[in-house]
Amino acid sequence: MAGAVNSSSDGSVAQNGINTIVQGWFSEMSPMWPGEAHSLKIEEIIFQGKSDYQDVIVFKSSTYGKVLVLDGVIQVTERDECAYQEMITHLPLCSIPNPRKVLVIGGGDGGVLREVARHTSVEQIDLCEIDSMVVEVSKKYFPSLAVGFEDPRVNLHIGDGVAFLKSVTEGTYDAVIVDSSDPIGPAEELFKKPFFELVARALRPGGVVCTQAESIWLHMHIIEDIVKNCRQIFKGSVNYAWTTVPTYPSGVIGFMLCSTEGPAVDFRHPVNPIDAQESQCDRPLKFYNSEIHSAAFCLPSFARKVIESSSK
Ligand code: JA2
Repeated sequence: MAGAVNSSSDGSVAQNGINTIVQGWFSEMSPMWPGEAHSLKIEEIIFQGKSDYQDVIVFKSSTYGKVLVLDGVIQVTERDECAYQEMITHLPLCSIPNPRKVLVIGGGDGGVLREVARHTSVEQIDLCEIDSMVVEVSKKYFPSLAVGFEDPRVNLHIGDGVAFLKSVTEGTYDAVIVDSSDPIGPAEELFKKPFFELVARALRPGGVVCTQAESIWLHMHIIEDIVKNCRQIFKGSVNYAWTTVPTYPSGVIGFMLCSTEGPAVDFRHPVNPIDAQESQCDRPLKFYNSEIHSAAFCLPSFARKVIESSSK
């Protein structure tokens, strides 16, 4: 659970007992990346609050634009959000023909909604975010992300993702995107086996899921667990892809991409390219293209060894 935000007379700010802001610099520290911290210079602290679930900070950095921080961990920056939002969305949606119903779990900033909305085949986009403060803060300070909420196909639910999935009719969705924070905090359950079982149940045969799956440099043990669970649950295919996001720990982040039994999904070869149709759009893609889609599944040998041998 979240600790208090404490500001002291020298201007330093502590979250969960860690001094995250000292002398005008924000440093991202966590037991999930012990012994290292990435720092950003602060121009201005714009918002500080405490929701029912976590500490929330928005600051203007000198090199990455505005930054959203939850419990001391960077979630989004204006400058590099495109890499994360475009990849977590288009890797799954470009891998199946004509996605129609999409569920986003987490993603309360709206960035994934903005990306899903590029797909003209999509008819319904449900989003379940646990923390209404994330939505409110995004609408106020991150309009280029929150624009996603303006699409008429979007239905916003504030609540627990596990409870939402339990309430969903079996086989409803073509795709589920799990845009979550790290497993320390409110997103903990979204990395466990019962959650993946509920996701599989919510998907149609041959439906796809893409989840935020941490860093090959820092979290191979977490990734190994997720892969093992997913191989037991998703009988179509189980894959790991990754991309660069400079403000996430180690500068890379990965995704677990799986499909349920049914029409086969070959994630490495996108069947539903978006590159051509979106170039006429007023907000062109900044990061994703079909080549980077296929390349995202190429793994360094050390990671490939663990992921490929996690089958049993
Ligand atoms: N962070 C979020 C989010 C959706 C809503 C609010 C915050 C992320 N998706 C991704 C965070 C990756 C964390 C890397 N340490």
